[in-house]
Amino acid sequence: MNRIIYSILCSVMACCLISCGGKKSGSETAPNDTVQVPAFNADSAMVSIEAQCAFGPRTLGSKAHSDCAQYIEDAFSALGCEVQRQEADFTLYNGQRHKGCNIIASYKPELKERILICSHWDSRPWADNDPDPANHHTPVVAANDGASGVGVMIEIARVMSTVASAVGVDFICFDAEDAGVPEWETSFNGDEQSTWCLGSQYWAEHPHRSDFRFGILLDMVGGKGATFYKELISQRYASSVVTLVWEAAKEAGYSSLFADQDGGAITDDHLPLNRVADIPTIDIVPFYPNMEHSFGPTWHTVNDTPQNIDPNTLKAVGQTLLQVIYTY
Ligand code: AHN
Ligand code: ZN
Repeated sequence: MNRIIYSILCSVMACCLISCGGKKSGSETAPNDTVQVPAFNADSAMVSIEAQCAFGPRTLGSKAHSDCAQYIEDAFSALGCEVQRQEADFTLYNGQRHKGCNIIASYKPELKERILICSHWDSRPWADNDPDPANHHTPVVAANDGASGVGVMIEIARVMSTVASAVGVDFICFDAEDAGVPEWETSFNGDEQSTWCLGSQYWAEHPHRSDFRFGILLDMVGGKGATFYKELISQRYASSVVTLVWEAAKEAGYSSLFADQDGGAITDDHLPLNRVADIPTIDIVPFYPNMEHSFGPTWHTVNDTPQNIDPNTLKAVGQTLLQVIYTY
């Protein structure tokens, strides 16, 4: 009996030693392999992707949109983040106006060393890239192009609620990223680029805080067969962050998904963060070299559903982010 208790005690103590001894000290005596990075659970991320999609397409003005905003707020709050909603008035490419909101969740806002992790949470109102033109006016469920980034962020917040980190994180869910001019629109003659990323444009003009070391944008991080190339705007404004994250991917064992190759230059939420808010921010966005538009087979189609999400892709991205956070 005593032997059993003794061996239980030993294993408990061993666990404590492992989990407490994880900090990279920077001294020669502490090799990197003592760093304990907690595990990202892709199934748990998957659950929150399904929950978001179950509301239906989260387009501006819809019930699904307001219900999902509440769901996202509640999810981060339940994990101990300080949550705020940043309401904004958005003007669409066609002059229509809509109220919407960015959702900001701060993990340990008192920590001075902070990074920003962000994604858009809205759904594209039109599946304008669908192979069937009959679907071009149907809103997108946006499992990958919307819910995936939020699902990964919520799972990271869950891990952070169980294992303390030295760095603080603000998670921002941007609204109205995908409101850009539809491909079927023939009469638009303004600046096309400015019709995308309305929530991040608004936030960059009205940041709740801006003392971030750097930012990481997640866009479409759950596609089957996705690989992440080094996006060009990220390299131009935040090359050291690209290097840091791709190194982290290698250490986490996911260098096969994080290719050491140049991707395209993508108009995305990192643009106003880099240009207006002056926060060096990279975009983790898939690059399918053999596809015309490079974003993958379900992009802006009615097939962007939870069935077409690959948990292995979520895992590679989520574990890489935890590697960044816990080795900071
Ligand atoms: C371009 O179409 C060039 N950028 C759109 C970025 C995007 C749309 N990401 C998700 N949906
Ligand atoms: Zn999109």
